[in-house]
This record gives sequence, structure tokens and C-alpha cells, in this order.
Amino acid sequence: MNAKALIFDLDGVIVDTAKYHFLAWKSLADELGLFFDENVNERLKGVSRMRSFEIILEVNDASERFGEEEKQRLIARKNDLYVEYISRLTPSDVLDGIRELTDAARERGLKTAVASVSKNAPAVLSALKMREKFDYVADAAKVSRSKPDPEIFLVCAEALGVEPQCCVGIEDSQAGIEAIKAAGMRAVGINVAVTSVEPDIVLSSTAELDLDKITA
Ligand code: B16
Ligand code: MG
Repeated sequence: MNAKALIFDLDGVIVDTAKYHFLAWKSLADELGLFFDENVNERLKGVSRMRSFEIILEVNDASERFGEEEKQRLIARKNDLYVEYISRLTPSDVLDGIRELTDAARERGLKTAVASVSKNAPAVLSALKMREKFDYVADAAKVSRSKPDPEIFLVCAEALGVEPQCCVGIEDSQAGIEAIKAAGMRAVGINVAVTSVEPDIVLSSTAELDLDKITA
């Protein structure tokens, strides 16, 4: 493979914010008397805020329980809880191997981008002091389709000026792996609970990321 770019997911790859999304959804679900556990949470990874809430409602046969305005109010509450958690992030929360990988990529002339559908991504990257490590960060507000649609990965490739087949995408979610493969890129999966599409390279943690291995 002639790799020219690395495209990183944020939540669960650069930092373990996936656990904060879980805790925030869990509080909201408990308040509303809705069932929510780690298995349901797995389906929310890489999925937009509203779609995540709709999945929780579907699992509970409660899709019709709230009107549009009420749903907006409830997901805003979930986000307030999430923002409270991420306000405590510091540079020491960057997952093992990520800084080393971005440095090695830059040294070797590879471009780097972040493909996160989280509207909180800029705040998270700035708390981690990681924004300057990437050539491009996708704007979640301008991406109309959540993963597993390939849109966000294709937007990153285009912004970097690199053909999708020369990009390596790194993800922790099944929806994200599907999005990378649908974009025509090589997929590296970090601890992915695989249900359909297999990543090209399977790793159990970010500490195993190695530039030679993932671009070979
Ligand atoms: P927000 P990623 C995704 O980020 C998360 O995996 C997903 O759980 C979350 O619902 C989504 O961002 C939206 O996040 O509510 O902060 O806008 O994995 O694409 O980095
Ligand atoms: Mg993720």
C-alpha cells in the first residue's frame, strides 16, 4: 500500500471519551426509566447525538414517546452531562501510542486528519492539546450523514488532497469500520466489537499502533 494519510476517529481512539458518552446516556436513560447497557452503547459509537437517542428509544419500544422538541431538550441535557465530564480532560488523557503515531506520520511526510462526528471534537482536541498535531479536523456540523456512511472519511481525504485508497482509517466502532471500508480505505480496528465488517488490521489497544505495521 502507498499510504499517504492517516485518518483518526476521536472518541475511543485518541481519547477514551466513549466511557463519558456512556455515563451521560446512562444517567438520562435512568431518569427516563429506559433500559440502557454496554451492548446498546456499542451501537451508539460513531453515531450522531439524535440518532443515538433514537436507538435507545427503539430498543425500549418507545420511539413515539417524545415529540421532536422534547427529544431536542433531552439530548441537550445528555450533552450538558457529557460536557461536564470532558471539562476535566487534560493532555495526560491522550491514549497510549497516539502522540507517537502522529509524530511518526509527520516525520515521514504523511498527512493526518480527525474524522469525528462529535460536535464536541474541537473542545476535546484543545483540552488534550492535540489540535496542532493534525493537518485537518472535519467539522461535524457540516457532515450530513453519520457513520457508517463514508462521508466524513471522504471529506477528510479530499481536504488532505489524498486519494481514498492511499488513506488508512483508525476506528473503535463497527459503524466506523464500515464507513472506512465504504470509503475505499484501509481500516485499522482498535478493540472493535465486530458484528459485520472486519477491519483489515485488528489491534486490541492504541499502544499497539505502529506506523510500519499499519501502512505495510
Ligand atoms: P456529540 P466519534 C461520536 O464520536 C461518538 O462515538 C458517538 O458516541 C457520539 O454520539 C457522536 O460522536 C456525537 O457526539 O454528542 O459530542 O456531538 O467516535 O465519531 O469520534
Ligand atoms: Mg469512536
